[in-house]
Amino acid sequence: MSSTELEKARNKALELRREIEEHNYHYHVLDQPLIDDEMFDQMMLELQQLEKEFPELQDPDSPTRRVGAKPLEAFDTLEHKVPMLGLDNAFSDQDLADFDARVRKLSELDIIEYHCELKIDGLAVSLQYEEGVFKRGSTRGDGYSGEDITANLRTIRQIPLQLPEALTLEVRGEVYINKKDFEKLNNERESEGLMTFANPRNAAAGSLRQLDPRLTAKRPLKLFLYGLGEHVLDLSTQSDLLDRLENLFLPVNPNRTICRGLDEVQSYCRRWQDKKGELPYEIDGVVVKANDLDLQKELGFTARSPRWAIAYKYPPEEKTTRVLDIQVNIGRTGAITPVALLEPVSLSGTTVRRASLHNEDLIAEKGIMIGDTVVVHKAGEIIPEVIRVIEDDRSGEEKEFKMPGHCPSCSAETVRLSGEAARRCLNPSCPAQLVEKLVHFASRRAMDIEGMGPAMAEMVYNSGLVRDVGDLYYLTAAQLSEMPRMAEKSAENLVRAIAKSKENPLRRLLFGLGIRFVGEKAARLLAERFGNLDRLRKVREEDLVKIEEIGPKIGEAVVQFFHTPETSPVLEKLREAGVNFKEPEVVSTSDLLAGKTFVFSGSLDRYTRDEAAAAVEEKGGRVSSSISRKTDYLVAGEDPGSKLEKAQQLGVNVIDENEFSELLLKNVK
Ligand code: 3BA
Repeated sequence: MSSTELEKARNKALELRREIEEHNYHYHVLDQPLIDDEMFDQMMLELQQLEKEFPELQDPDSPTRRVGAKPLEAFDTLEHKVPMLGLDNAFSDQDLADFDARVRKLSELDIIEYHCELKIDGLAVSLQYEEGVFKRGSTRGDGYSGEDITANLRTIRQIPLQLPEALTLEVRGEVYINKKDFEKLNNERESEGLMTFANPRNAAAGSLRQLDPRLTAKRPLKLFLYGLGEHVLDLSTQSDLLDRLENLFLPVNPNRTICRGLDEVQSYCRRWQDKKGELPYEIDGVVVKANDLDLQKELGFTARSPRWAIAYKYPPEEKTTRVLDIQVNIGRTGAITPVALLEPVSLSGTTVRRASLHNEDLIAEKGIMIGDTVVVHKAGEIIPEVIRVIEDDRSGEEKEFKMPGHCPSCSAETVRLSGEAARRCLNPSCPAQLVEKLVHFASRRAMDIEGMGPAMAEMVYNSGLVRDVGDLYYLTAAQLSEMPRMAEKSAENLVRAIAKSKENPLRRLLFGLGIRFVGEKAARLLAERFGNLDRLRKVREEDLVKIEEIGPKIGEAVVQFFHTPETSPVLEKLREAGVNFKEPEVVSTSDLLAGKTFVFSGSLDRYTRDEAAAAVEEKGGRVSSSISRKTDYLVAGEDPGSKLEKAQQLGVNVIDENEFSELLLKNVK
């Protein structure tokens, strides 16, 4: 290879990296993409190919390497050379006035220029750049040292891996999740049978604490930066600092203002108290900082916090109400969720009557009893949540709640599996679970059977005619119209809706079957990859997890689902009824390898020669015993011998066993 060729590739890679960073900034920070997703993907692909072709160009700081390849064992500890102190709190106008009075007194100034920032309700982190390169980052921890979460932070596209200047500095800010993204994340988790997060802040914290950065990469984490640790910048005010960070393409919250004197600070605080519902993220107050950095230095710190800043905390929108009862919901995966029935209260625009208590640990942690007076609010301004108990209001009549040791629906013993917060009913024929399964199967995003909501699902279940989703397709209008309050017309409509659902693509059926961890996305991926249900039924776990984005959890759950004895009869009922098992719009795999000739050499781990040959032939390919110019692939196993050399001489495509499996699994050309 000539050195000029390498030089050309190097220049191209550098240019691509710079452009990709720029587009990341426009897309993830400014929310104003300059190019469409396809063009962006194209650039990433081009860079990936260059780095593959020229290994000299590989660089751990390339945008192609944001997501780490494997989980960490544990987080290391990182020391903060400049401590990350806390903020003193102000809960009233008076507290704020006291703060201003103290600053004026200490500084001997009549009026102070403040910098007001929204107080983002997230997690404080510190990012270290060395000569313009993002090197490591950590949580705040106890203020003196935190956890090294570099691998997780690198997955956040808002964090540039490279600054436009070769600066060495430590920047600090808050990682958060938008309210909408939080809601979506929780919905996804719910549909996958996973525990939901109580609020956006917990979701952000949970995401940053993942030991596997590939999981963090899937979470919609964002951040705003507002401060510095060690640095060499020459700045005179907090306002300059944030402008400077912005010019370094770092994400900075735009809703910040310089306020002269206390009155202006107070009106900023009031204005955002009224408008905070309009923001896409949660704030819990305003941070007021003396703007002048010399003044900050002069005022200095107490043991716990800077004297030049204060957090003005908004009273959270909360109400007190009473816990009338605690009931449990049984989900379709058998998870038993306690729910508080509340005396109705109006809160941020709606009447709240129920609040999920998530699990028994949360009830114990908050000490919630039946009859308690509690404070409630809305997490993410959406989801009602019990914040705490007002213990002083207790009469002694309150009753302790215990999670049922037996399922309230089927009386099976409930168990708490190790590593799980949820207690579960493991009885596969538990009526409550079966009804929930029907509801999920019929839901809009699954099979979309109009008229089959929770009440109807319970009714058809109670009729004894339906025990699983397969039975739905054998219901007749005559049977339905005999059910309570069921008009003939509605019975016919329902039968028609059920019949119509038979034509849905496989991805909806797969999602509707409610396989654990298989949400809409995984269902689509599997449907597209395998094309039909029978092919998926036969797949082995080790082949499943080779598919990108199908992790071991999904892989195990899918295989387990198809091997559970209860599954087959249901699928056969569906098949008999004529429910579509295929995913349309993808090239059939049966002729995927049509016209391709394979030669095998050396031993394979997972296939015998016969199995491998059968797999190739099933897809329309041919197997030959000798290499020639016409060979399309040499599959090289252990000790491939002379065939490998010959293949290389002839320029035949050589693939290993993994690549061979991939090829067999592919459903698209
Ligand atoms: N500004 C949180 N601390 C903040 C730098 C000081 C500070 C915060 C802030 C101490 C926010 C305490 C944890 C910490 C970096 C220490 C903000 C916010 N400023 N806008 C004055 O939006 N939540 N939190 N973080 N050092």
